[in-house]
Amino acid sequence: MRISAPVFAVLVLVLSAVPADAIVGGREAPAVPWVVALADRAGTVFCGGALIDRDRVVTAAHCTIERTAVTKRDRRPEELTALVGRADLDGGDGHAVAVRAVWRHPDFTDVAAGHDVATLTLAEPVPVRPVRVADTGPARATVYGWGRTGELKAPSRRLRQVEVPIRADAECAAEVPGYRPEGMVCAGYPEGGKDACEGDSGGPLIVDGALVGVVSFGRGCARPDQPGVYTRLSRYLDLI
Ligand code: 4AZ
Repeated sequence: MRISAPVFAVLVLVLSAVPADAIVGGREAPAVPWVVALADRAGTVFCGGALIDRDRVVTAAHCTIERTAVTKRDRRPEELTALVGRADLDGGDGHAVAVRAVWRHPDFTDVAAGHDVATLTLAEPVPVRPVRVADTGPARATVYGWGRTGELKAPSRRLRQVEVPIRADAECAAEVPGYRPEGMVCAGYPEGGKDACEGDSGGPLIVDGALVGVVSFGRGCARPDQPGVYTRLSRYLDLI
């Protein structure tokens, strides 16, 4: 069937509006020196993080606990490796560093209750400039990670990024049960399509080059009216 140019143009527009694969809806990221992948003893990357000091990584508290359907146990420092600046998990860029200590917020119980923040002290400092931590209001933000590219899709072997708008606290409170503005920020489009997803947890949310949050939780990924929830790091500056 022949279609007219205007009809073709409309078709292209409609089809390109469908979210592409990504973190969810994003694209491959360039190498970012201070972005961290956390690997377990088997070499499996299970969370992200960010270098906030030459020997310290901030991540999510829930990344320091290994959960299966029936068990739950603390991840020990000696079973963790921080891959600093290794955008391609199958390559050798950046630095693979052992972890010497794990600190988890003492009031953390589960993600929905907040305080989802932890730090890892590295066995040795890395020659990388850390990222600065800042507070944020509504702004355009970027989130990075190796997580699933859709709720039912596989995680990525290459670092991905996506831009999401940080929403006003009143909007977050209306959409996220138990939302706590002091310790959380939420981000995402009302129509969904772009988000962090499972495996991105602990990874950085960046505004104007500064770290403002870490990926914490959400209901599904990139769903309409279900913003991603991030730990508001400015609340925890005295602890991290
Ligand atoms: C998770 O399971 C997860 N859409 C992290 C972030 C989001 C959802 C789930 C945000 O680790």
